[in-house]
Amino acid sequence: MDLAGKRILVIGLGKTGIAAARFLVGQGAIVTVTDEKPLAEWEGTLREIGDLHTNLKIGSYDSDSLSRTDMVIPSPGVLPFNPLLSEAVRRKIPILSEIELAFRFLKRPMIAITGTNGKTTTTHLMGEILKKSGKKVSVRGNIGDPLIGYVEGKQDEDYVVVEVSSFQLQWMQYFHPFIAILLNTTRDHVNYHGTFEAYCRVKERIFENQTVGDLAILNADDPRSESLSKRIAARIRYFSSSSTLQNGIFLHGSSLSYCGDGKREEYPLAMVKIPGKHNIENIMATVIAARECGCSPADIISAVLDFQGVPHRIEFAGEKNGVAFYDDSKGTNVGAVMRALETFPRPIILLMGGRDKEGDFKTLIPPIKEKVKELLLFGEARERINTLIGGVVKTAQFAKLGEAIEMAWQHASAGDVVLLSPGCASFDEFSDYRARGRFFKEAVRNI
Ligand code: UMA
Repeated sequence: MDLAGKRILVIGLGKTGIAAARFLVGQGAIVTVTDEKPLAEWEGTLREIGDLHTNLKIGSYDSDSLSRTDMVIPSPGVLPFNPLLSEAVRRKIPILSEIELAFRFLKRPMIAITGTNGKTTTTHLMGEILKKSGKKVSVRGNIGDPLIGYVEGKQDEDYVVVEVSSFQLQWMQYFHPFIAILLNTTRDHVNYHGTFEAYCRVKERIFENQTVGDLAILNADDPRSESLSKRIAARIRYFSSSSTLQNGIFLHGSSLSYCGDGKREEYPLAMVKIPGKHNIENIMATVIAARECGCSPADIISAVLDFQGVPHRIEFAGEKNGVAFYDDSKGTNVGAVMRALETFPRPIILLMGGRDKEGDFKTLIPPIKEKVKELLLFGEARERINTLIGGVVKTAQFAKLGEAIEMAWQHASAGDVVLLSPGCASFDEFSDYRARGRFFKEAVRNI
């Protein structure tokens, strides 16, 4: 792909937009960058792009930005029905996501991981197993470092492991991992994709360009997997935490049993140090991918034993007077809250809220009834959540997370878990879920 002299519009100047603009300028493209954020928030961004030769459009969009444009690169957070993108579609200007652009320049084999929940944990663990096996690896994508930054470099790793979100898959075309994992699909990002079905379809695009030589890893327990398998050209291996499989890996008593190519291997469940059944599923998916990459069972077991999980994902945040605090700030959808609730056998004080993503909160009623002794709602979404499920157990509402934490501590007794698993985005009060998680942990330290 020759980008020299091409006129390219990058929409959004967060991590992705800045990395994409940097790459495009390096390729000799004529780059315009645009971002809708208010002028007061530009200081940091201007520092980061100060050395780049780009045309800068600050503030609201105008369709003039599209005149004489050869290509548009939207940031993941730009909604598909954003007026500028809709106009680009109408004018038949190619729109490429950053991962698609990066793929066109990628020279190393890529393992791509998606799913509603667990993708960061799985991506991280995959990287750790490959490293433990003596392979050179770069871990990228939605996990924090845009893939485009990798293709600028030497590309001398054995593998690239990439976490991909539905937002990034939205504008893909030839994106083609040799191993692709779809961990699960539950309702999320409906405000972005329009419907749950549309969201699932976009996630499933991760397999779209795979061929028979590639590997697709699917969750046998996900109701969509059966029909999806008929649309996949790659070899398929499954993982399951609830049934026995002939072709894949499944939970079997105190071990994970892996069957494939006429072989059977056992991985001890005791190697798993991170809590929850969902993490066993993440690990099973990773084992399949790691075996495909030639990692030995011994190295896999050793890496899983060392793996402590990722920050803000059901992360232990401290214990005070017998009350345990867990930070699941990364749990930004209802499926994640469900998994967090499944993890604890103890009574839970649940802190939920933030910016609503149209989550189906009613599905949480059974586990809340079973395990939650008090529901503390905070942030923009508190009233909607309260309308849907408030009163199922003792419920209270707070404008800010800090007030909810204080109340949780006042009401907790020894043996309880105080769990921040918001089921919502953080942007009403924090810059991102990490800042929200750090705030929670700091508040726990100060109790
Ligand atoms: N912006 C616009 N117009 C819009 C929308 C946004 O101009 O219509 C601007 C904003 O003002 C801001 C910039 O775009 O300046 C932000 O872009 P972005 O929201 O796409 O965020 P990035 O900083 O580029 O980070 C993105 C991912 N963010 C999202 O998908 C929302 C990061 O995932 C990812 O780590 C990063 O790229 C590197 O790949 C975060 C995330 O929340 C962690 N992901 C979602 C999830 O995991 O559920 C998908």
